[in-house]
Amino acid sequence: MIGPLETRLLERRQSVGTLWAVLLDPDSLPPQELAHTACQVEAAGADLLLVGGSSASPGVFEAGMKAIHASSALPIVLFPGSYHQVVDGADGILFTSLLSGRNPQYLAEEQVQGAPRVHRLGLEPIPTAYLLIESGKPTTVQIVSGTLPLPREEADVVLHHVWAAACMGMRWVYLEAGSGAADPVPVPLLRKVVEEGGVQVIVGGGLKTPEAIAERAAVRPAMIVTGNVLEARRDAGFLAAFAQAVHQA
Ligand code: 1GP
Repeated sequence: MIGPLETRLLERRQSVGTLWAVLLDPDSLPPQELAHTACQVEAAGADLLLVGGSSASPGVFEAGMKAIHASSALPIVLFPGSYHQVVDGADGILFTSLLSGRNPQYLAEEQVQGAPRVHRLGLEPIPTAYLLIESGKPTTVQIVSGTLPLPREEADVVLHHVWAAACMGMRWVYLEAGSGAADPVPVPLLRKVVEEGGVQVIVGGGLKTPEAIAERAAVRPAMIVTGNVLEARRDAGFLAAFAQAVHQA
């Protein structure tokens, strides 16, 4: 069932074409910096905040979440690296299954551990298939999950995973090159999944320039995610160029 958060995101998508999500990692920035970044990207035109990381401890994660929650009116969506990061303070959660891999821990076990927390906290789950796409060299998420990515040149293989996700009721698919990826998800692959997948498509990993973002926004995915790049630089002009690149299409 589609809840109020997902409805809000889909409505926003109608007006901007593609949503710009900024990923904040409580492991990478202290709470004050997270709060400041949230304010800056909101002012620049971001549409939502994702909060997640692969290694933050529960205490660090909760402190970061509190700071973000207090500083931004944007929708806040958990994007947890493990069930320990299912904490209060978000509007919902990308409830992911790492469908590109065959590691039962990330296909089902983390989900079984996390679901009671989602239920208790009243978080709105957005059912999402998480697909790792090969991106030049091993990424943290591949290493942590102990899984191999899908080949970037095999669009049909990727599409079969997307269709499987849709058959299982997942309405969203996240094509992930990995944080800081050398090679982002290729545009032709993204186009094929957007056109033939029948789901809302999220793309992220290694998108470091407005040009790389604009190329992918032109294909009209539902959401483009940026993370790392804004940890190093987030002056107003730089952020405005990112917002424009996502929304111009
Ligand atoms: C990682 O796709 C996100 O899950 C963002 O990646 O940090 O490379 O922008 P970057």
